[in-house]
Amino acid sequence: MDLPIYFISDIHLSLNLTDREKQRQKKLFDFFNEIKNTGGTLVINGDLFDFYFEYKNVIPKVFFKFYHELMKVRESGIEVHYVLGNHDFWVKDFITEQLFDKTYFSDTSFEVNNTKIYVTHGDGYLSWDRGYRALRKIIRSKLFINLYGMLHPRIGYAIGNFVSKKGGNYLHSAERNKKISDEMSIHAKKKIDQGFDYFISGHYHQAEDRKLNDGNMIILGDWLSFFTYAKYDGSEIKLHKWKEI
Ligand SMILES: [Mn+2]
Repeated sequence: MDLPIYFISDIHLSLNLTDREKQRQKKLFDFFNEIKNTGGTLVINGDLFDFYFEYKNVIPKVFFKFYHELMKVRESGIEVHYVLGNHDFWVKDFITEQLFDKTYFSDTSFEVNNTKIYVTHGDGYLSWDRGYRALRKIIRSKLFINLYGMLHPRIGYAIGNFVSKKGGNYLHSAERNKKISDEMSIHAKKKIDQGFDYFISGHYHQAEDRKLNDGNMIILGDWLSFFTYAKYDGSEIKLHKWKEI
């Protein structure tokens, strides 16, 4: 993987292309331009789309501008990797074969420059998320996906639009954030004790870089209110805030 490696997550591209959404996406595309200038690799760590379901022959047109901007990044020689999140798990070959260099259906890890990096979207980790883990098994099953795929796209996307938060607020109280971060750090510590240098998670819409024993847990924030990204320059991974333009 070429350096630097950029990590972002939780962009939640909306099904509704309002002026506000277009402005928000412009920030992302400015960030893409920066990556084109520096070279390197981009890892999108889940919840890129607020809702995504790929039919065998149909892809959502609302993300056309994004597809185009992403292809420009790749055509400039940047590899783009995509770790699927809980909002955008339902992909087929348009995502895996055409849009991204590599797509991961579960946690993954990279070793670059003797640095071991564990990457997870982060959903399903919390001890109190038992109900969600059961639901996740069902909605990721072949049967569910096949049945959902039989719905007319107009209906499939109407349901998606209903269940997605429509670009709403994902911010939580400081108290809840701390509880989540403490719990995630237990899982991160396990990986770090196994020899990983970094444990990188998305999903929780909070931005944090926490030192744990010989490594760090990084929670990536989001591109709704934080506009944060992590960057590995070959020696360390640091969390940054994208400059306002
Ligand atoms: Mn998520």
